[in-house]
Amino acid sequence: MKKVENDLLLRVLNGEPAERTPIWLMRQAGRYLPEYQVVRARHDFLTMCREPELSSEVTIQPVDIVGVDAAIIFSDILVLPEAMGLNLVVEEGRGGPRFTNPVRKKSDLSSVHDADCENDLKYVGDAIRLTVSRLNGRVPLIGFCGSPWTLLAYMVEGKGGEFAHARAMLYDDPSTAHELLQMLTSSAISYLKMQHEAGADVVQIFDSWAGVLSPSLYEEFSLRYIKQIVDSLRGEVPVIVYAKAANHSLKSIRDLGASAVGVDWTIGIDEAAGKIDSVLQGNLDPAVLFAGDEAIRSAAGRVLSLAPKGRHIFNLGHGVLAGTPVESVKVLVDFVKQWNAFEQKR
Ligand code: 1CP
Repeated sequence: MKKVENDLLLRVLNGEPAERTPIWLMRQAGRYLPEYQVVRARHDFLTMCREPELSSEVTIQPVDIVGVDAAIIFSDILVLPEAMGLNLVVEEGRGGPRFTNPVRKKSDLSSVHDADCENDLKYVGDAIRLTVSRLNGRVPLIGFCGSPWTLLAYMVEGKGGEFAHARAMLYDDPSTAHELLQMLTSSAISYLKMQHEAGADVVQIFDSWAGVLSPSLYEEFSLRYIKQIVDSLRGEVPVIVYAKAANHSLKSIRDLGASAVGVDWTIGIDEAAGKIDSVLQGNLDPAVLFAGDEAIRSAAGRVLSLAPKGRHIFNLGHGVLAGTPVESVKVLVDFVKQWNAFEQKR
């Protein structure tokens, strides 16, 4: 087993003492970094995902440039549905990614199959292996996948938005939804295991569209499947579950038994800590990075002082927004890194 020099994230996830709160940021590799834009100007997005050299380069950029305590492999949640038979396209200047053959009815499931991760997603494993060797133990590497519900939402809708078709399917044709969710669950389990075997130290499940479901639909169509994934990985690799806008279900999210739970910015981290006894990750509003340095420090200080001691991983409540000033990200990372020393002196 390789040794990680800066293992703060791993220690906090394992419930071991750490001298300070680790920090990494969702979407830390991306458009706000001019160095990312240089690579992106020369290659389309999917090529960057599929070429381990490029993916690994932009994965390491935020470690070098802003000094975060973990790297997250540069990829996308939508490459898993692509490996399950959907046709993924990302057209320049035409909005986000989309699937040209969405799953709208039971018969559309004939074009969907379990992912053969070892072959069809080998490029993700290769990118992880290359990144681990280039990081050379500096910081841990995080692997990830989308939650079955969030992936179904894109597969049924074909693209991002309000997900009206996907949500209607849960009422109209729940059996098709369950069939697809079960397939997504087993593919996500093999995908995350493959990423761990390739060298990912931690994995995160992104349930970015948790918040469009009512609490009861959320239990039935999302949490039930996330639970299967968490149960299959327990004891193998630490799992972080991030569900956006699902604070109505925090107690059920706690019952998943994940190593850590992501918290968005619409709830106080102290309130979340009262409902969840595991490690928490988050919960700074990403928009604060557009404010002045003092406002950034003050908002981050508030999260740090309300967060449960020894069981908090600093992060934003969602991804870094496009256009965020790099200098502001550095102010945040530096502030969080010196917080514990500063607190002890007070
Ligand atoms: O044009 C570009 O440069 C592409 C923009 C981009 C980037 C940088 C996309 C398209 N994906 C990514 C990378 C990405 N996606 C990472 C990289 C690692 C990191 O630094 O964090 C991760 C973890 C994701 C995961 C992802 N993709 C999520 C879950 C996280 C979240 O933000 O909620 C989701 C919902 C997606 C879908 C997706 N991929 C890209 C876009 C623009 C979208 C949103 C589509 C939509 O809803 O319209």
